[in-house]
Amino acid sequence: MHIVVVDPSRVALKVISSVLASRGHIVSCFTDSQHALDFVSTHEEVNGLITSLEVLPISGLELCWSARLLAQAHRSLYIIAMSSMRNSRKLSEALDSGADDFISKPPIPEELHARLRAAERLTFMHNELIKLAETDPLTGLFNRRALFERLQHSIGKQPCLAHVSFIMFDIDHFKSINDRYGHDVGDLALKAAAQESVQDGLIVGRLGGEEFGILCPRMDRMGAYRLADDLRLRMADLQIRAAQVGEIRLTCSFGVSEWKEGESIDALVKRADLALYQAKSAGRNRVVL
Ligand code: GH3
Ligand code: MG
Ligand code: MG
Ligand code: MG
Repeated sequence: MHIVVVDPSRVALKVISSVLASRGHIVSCFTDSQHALDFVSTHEEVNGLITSLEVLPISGLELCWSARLLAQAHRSLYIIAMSSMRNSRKLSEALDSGADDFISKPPIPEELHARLRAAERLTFMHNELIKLAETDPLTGLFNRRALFERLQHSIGKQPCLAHVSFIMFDIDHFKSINDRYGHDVGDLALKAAAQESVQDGLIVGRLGGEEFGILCPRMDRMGAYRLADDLRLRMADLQIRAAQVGEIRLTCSFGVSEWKEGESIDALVKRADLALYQAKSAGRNRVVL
């Protein structure tokens, strides 16, 4: 695991971090609780936090709570509170503030390792569940809910100068592929189209049926238009090989919209959907902005 350890004593930090490192954990140590929180919030790969309750400037309980809030959406973070005062009140306060576990200080190495093994089991299961909940099983892309969550997240943290664009696309006359070659070949075509649409820096999801969405962070409408048109050409060039049937071809239609300050996700998606509808009406295999 990548574990952040917070304690006012440098000596204690040194001891705990060498115990953790001996079992292969990556460790980042802090004496300042605010610095620790900043680090956890900007480093998604951190999945463990061990904090003394006696820290400053924000209290250990507050740190547990703030870290718990950070980790709620689609990230797992196992939090262990520690204190030299081991009593029921301390323990219940820590667990009620978002900690998953409580250990006394100084931690006994064998006990710490055992608790972290339990933490690893839970973290693994949590990540598997997140993956299942967010993934479209056929294409392996994000599902509709996960894509919309990321759209919401991306406009939530935009400074007003940054652009966010959305592309919606739909396979043309997909029904006739199913009708002509069968549902299995239709599924194969869906997978091929999905795979073609995946690119670094983009967040791609299946909205349902043969309809997909692409979130383009830091991209204006012209950038998204060019990207969509490039994808349109690549889709038309795709040679999908299906056993017994041979080679299948397909085309897609695209609608593009750029987020406007203050606009809701629903409105942004609706404009892309409208543009996609216009691309269909105008003859398909095209991009409308
Ligand atoms: P248009 O160009 O207007 O988009 O026409 P279309 O035929 O692509 O659109 P239509 O909405 O008429 O048909 C979509 C078809 O997609 C109907 C549905 O059976 C099929 N479909 C939806 N989900 C799946 C799937 O998971 N697998 C397969 N093979 N087909 C699917
Ligand atoms: Mg349709
Ligand atoms: Mg279609
Ligand atoms: Mg459709």
